[in-house]
This record gives sequence, structure tokens and C-alpha cells, in this order.
Amino acid sequence: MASSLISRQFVLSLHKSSWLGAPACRHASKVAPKSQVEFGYDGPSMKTSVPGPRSQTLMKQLGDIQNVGAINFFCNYEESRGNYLVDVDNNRMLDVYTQISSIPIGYNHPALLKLMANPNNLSTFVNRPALGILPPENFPDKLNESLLSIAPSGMSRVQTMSCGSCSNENAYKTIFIWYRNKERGHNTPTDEDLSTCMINQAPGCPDLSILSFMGSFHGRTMGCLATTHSKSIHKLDIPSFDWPIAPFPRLQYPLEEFTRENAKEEARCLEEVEDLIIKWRQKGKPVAGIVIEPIQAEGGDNHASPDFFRSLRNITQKHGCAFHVDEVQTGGGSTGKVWAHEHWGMEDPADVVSFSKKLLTGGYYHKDQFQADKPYRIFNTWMGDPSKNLLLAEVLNVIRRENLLEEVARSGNALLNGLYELQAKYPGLLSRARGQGTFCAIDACDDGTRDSILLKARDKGVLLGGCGDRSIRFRPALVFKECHVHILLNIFNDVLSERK
Ligand code: PSZ
Repeated sequence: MASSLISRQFVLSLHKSSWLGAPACRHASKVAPKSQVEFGYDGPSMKTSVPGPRSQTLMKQLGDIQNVGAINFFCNYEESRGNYLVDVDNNRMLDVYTQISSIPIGYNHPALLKLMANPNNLSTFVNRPALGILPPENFPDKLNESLLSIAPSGMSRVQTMSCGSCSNENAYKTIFIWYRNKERGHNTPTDEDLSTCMINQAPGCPDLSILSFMGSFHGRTMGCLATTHSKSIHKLDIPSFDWPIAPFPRLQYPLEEFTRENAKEEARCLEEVEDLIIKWRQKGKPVAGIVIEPIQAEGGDNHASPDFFRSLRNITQKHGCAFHVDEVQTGGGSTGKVWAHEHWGMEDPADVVSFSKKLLTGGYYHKDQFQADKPYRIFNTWMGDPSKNLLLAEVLNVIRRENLLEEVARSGNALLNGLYELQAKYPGLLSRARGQGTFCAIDACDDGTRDSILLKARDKGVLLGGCGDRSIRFRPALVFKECHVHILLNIFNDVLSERK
């Protein structure tokens, strides 16, 4: 059976993975220190350029069925381990992009394989329930063990969903329901509300809005898309809402050299937020909520200071809008904390926090008052997937057992320092190194250079992602250790030195 084969291979790899094979120091990077016992491989291994011949054949085959324009290559998930993704041409790449930032503890983690092999868990994987009507007996316990054990400050309620967009979409609906009940002073709709909503008219379908930020990404479903402003290709030809869009701060780097300018830039954006709230109220489309990513990810890894977020939170309270923090990409540990908003140091950081990706299940936490007032108002067939909660509970055990958040802080520090060194060494090529934990990025001089660096790095065995106009982003799993940082930096340096 596939899974017993995998476990046997793990046992073998446990014996031979002491980093003896780590590449020697070539640049910024130090000799890779010995890792703790690792269940993965000891470095990239490339047999073909990527995509290789087998991937190309499969691409043609799938091309007869779907659009394959976005496919990079086909993967061999059975052979992938830890930080290494193996493709169908037997290329083994250090994965610093992790399925668009969504693999928490690497590929084929032994703890997760063990969980899958436990007969007591089989029924959870085989029988997918319609959670909103027929949940399994262990559902409350599993929620307590998984999502509620990491609930953001001030929140003890969570609604699971299937993906990030679905989570945001339903979180917006929750916010609108809360806002209208607040306006009414009670939660009983009028007959007019009930009849007008059936024909998409006010007052049943009120003209409320969600304020979002330029450069943000909150998903591609129609409500979410109205708050997504990262790339025009996402939005082209799709009808949308006339909702307010505020500027997101554009910080200058290095931060310590531009303290005054950056503070001024953040104050400008905050002022614009308040102006927009007032303007949209006057237009008759009050802002029911503000949605923001703690670090704008798809939009180019744009950061703002804790002060900015604290002030924004105060603005939402002053104007009676909900504050929705979208942690779909930042949540799950890669910033060095489970939630990026923890870096703001607030007791009451948000009203709603959405998640997906590294948390395996989608969903959102919310304050008690955001609980939908009637059944079936927030509802769909699956409402999440209990098998993902089971996996998540074990992922959280591994994170605690292996102190992975400390590890992320350590690797993140090594990664960011390495990026500082590389941008000093290649000033015409790289700039604006930035990050929190291993959630790091650096800018190339233009988009063409960025794209070619990404492809060259891939052919040398390192998978990276792009974001924004010309940023390179680093999104490793939480098991990415300092030794992996050095492998990454050495290869990245090789790519850059060839361009010089
Ligand atoms: O191109 C795409 O559709 C992509 S590439 C990366 C994402 C989507 N990220 C998803 C995402 C996110 O980063 C944030 C901050 N919020 C919401 C979403 C939507 O999540 P999914 O893709 O699960 O619907």
C-alpha cells in the first residue's frame, strides 16, 4: 500500500539525513548547521529543466480537458517530503512557495500519515457530512482541539467553510446582517424587507458597503472580488459594487531610515479611510465593515506598522464599522505567531478573522455579537470539512511539540539577514528586502527580471513565488529550518551572480 511504502521510506531517510550532504558555503550564507532529525531529503536534485518531458505530456493531456495556462508542472506527491516537492520527471525542488503558501508542516509529515493510518479516523475521511445539519458526535470536541485552541483574542466562536473566498464571502454577509440588525434596533425584518430582498431592491437588499484597500486580495467570488484590487485580470468583465477603496501605505525601506516619511504615509492613508467612510455614508452606502490583510500578500507583500493597524481599529470603533482581518495567507504561523495580528499587541484586534490555507480548513472567527441571528442565514452544504479539523489538530500538536514558531522566528531572521546581504551585493537588481518570520519578500528591478529569476531558480531546484509588480516572495512551510535557508540563499545567489 502507498502509505506503508511511504512510512518505510521515512524510516530509511531518518537514518541518512544529518545534513552531511548540504552544499558548501558559496556566498552570504554560512555552512548549513545540522538540522534536528529531518524526515526529508538533504538538498534539491534536478534531472531536467522544468517543466520536464513527462510534465509536458501530461500538460497536453489535461489541455484537452481544461485550460492549463497556469500549470507550472505535475507533481509526485508520494515522493515529496518535508520541504521538498518532487515532480513527475523526478526533479526534487526545495519548496519555498508551498502550494501558494498553504502547506503548514511540509509534505507527507509522518504525524499526518500516522493519523490517516489510524482506523478510528477512517470514518471521518470516508463520510463527508453536511455539517450544518448532521455533524458527527466528535465535532464540538474537534473544534475545541483545533481551531478554538488558537482562537484570536476576544473570540470564542468560529464558523468553518471550505476555502478562503468562501470564508470571506460569508464573513461579509455576517457583517451586513449584524449592521442591519444594529440599524433596526432588533432582528425582525419588516414585510417590505422580505418582499424587496426577493427582487434585489432596498430596503431588503440595503445599499451597504465594505471598505477595502488598493492592492488587497480577498478572493475571486463576486462579493470578495469587489474588495480585491491586486490585478485587473482578476476583475475584468465582472460586475461589481461601488464600494470605497482606500490607499494602503507604501512604506520606504530600510524602515529605520524612513521613520518620519513612513509615519506620514500611514497617517495619509488613515485620513483617507475616515474621509471615505464619511463620503459613502453621505452617498447612502454606509460602510458596514473594513477588511484588510495584516500584510498585503498577492498585492506585493506590503507591510504597515502595528500603529497603523491600531489606529485603523480605533477608526472602525469610532464609526461603528466591523473590523475584518483577513488572515487567509498570513495566518498559521509563518510570521512567527499563529496570527499576524498578534504582532499588533492588541487585546481587541478585530471583530472577524478569516483563515484558510495553512489552517487546512477555511472559516472565520467572530465576536459573539456577529453570530447570525437565525438558522440558514449563513449556510451551505458542507460548511467546512471535519477531516480537515482532524488534520489541523495534529498539525497544531506538531507545531507545539517541535516548537515550530520559534523555529520560524530563527529561520526568518536568517532569511531576512541573507536577503539584506544579497541586496547589498546586487544593488541594481534587488531592493526593499522585508518580512516577518519567514513571510519575506524582496523586489527585483523590473517584472521581466523578477520572472526570469523565478524560472532560473526553479531550474536550479528552488521554488519561489512572485507577487505584486516585481516582488519575489518566500513562503516556506513551518518546518523550514536554518539549513534550508542557507541552501535557498546559495542557489538564489548563484542565479543573481549569473545576471550580474
Ligand atoms: O490567484 C488566485 O486566485 C490566488 S493566488 C493566492 C491566493 C489566491 N490567495 C488566496 C487568498 C488570500 O491570499 C487572502 C489574503 N484572502 C483570500 C484568499 C482567497 O482564498 P482562496 O483562494 O482559498 O479562495
